[in-house]
Amino acid sequence: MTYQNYSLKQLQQIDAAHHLHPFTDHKELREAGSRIITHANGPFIYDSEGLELLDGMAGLWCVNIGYGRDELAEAAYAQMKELPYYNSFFKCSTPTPVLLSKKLAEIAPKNVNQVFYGSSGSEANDTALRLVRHYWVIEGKPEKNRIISRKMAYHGSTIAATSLGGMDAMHKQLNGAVPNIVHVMMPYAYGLALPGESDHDFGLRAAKSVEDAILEAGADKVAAFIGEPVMGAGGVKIPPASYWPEVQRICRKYDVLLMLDEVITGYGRTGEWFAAQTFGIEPDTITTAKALTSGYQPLSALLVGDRITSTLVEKGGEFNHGYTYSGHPVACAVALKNLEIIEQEGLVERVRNDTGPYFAKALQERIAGHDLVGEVRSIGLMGAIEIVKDKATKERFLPSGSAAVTVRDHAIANGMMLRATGDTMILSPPLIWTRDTIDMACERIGKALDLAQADLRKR
Ligand code: PXG
Repeated sequence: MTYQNYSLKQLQQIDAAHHLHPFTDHKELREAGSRIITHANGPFIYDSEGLELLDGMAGLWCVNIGYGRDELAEAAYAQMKELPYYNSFFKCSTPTPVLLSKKLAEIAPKNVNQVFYGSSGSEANDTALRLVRHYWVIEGKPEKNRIISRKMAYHGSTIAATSLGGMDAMHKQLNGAVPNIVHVMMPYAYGLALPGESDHDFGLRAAKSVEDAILEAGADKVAAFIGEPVMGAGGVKIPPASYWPEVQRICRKYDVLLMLDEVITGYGRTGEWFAAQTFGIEPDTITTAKALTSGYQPLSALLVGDRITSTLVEKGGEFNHGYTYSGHPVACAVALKNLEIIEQEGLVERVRNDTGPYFAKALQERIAGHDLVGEVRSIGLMGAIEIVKDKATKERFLPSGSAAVTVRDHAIANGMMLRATGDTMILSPPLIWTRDTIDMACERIGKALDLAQADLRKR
């Protein structure tokens, strides 16, 4: 029996009875009932009631080439028929992860040439943590095991990934994180810059917090610094241009490895294949997932720099780590086709030279002036809108986060799917968006802001 034989009510009841959703207050969901998304095409998603929504979030930061791409379905089908699965353990390999690794080495920063596969960003960050700690053990410095991360960082939801992340609500529920991970300030100028402090100086000050943490622990105790080039789930926090080069300089000075989490920024989002290239840095590891397959298959790739791999290969022996689905042939076939499409359609260049700058201008000209908007910011096709009660003082509506949810609900009712995180609206659309799609989004968001304003001023 297919889902069409069920009414929305029935599906919602079954969902509530049997399906535990991620990051969800289950009691609340049971009362409201979930929205059932049934199909999608190009930049649009559709729910069971036929509502068409322009998807401003590319699913969950991942569907970079948009929905309904037959080529990806055909790549998966052909691979499933030929070889649905074989493992990459015990000196075996299959062709698609081999070819995908070659492709990834070609598009990655030049010091990054090897790949370790998993099925999710969280898994890839677990791999990264294990690999980096193992690296220092092989190098004869086992006490160099501390990781510096940042408050509000999101690195995934397994125990290691939650520990790496800096989300208080997640740590509380963890009730005991992986030890030796510390969190420093985030590079969030709108919220944290001092009065009169320039973006440039703020970026240097935020980077200095990394140096302070290294000095506090002692450089001989610090394995690595990890960060999202642009913090995603934490609210599209775009660091000033001074931040990343300074963080890299500090890491090199103290012989601390640099780990970038590009699960959101990887594969074109910032107008380069990787944000490492946008910010001009050469990390030792790059965590990627999501848009590697445009979400059509679960797959992650930890890209590993030459410094780590040369030690691992020469002195490491067996690295006792891996997953059943490391290098899954079907997922890798889909990733290869996805990267081919991104390349053929010139989507990375389009974001860099056309849609990215147009998106930035549209947000500035059409959204930033709204009474509810404290700041808009964007990089490539990744943007944020800060919702405030008072533009001048940056005062927020109370309770915290409620205003952004009001905006989001009006946006959805007006055909625009976007995400609220805290008091910030997030946009991370498919890279196939054109100038027309950006215009459509701005119109719908503008309308949602007007309607939300009417509601919020009544409170
Ligand atoms: N790193 C980063 C930077 C991420 O954004 C992960 C790791 C973990 O990936 P997996 O595949 O294990 O989920 C992510 C995931 C949100 C949201 O609400 C963001 C993510 C996942 C779920 C929700 O913005 N990012």
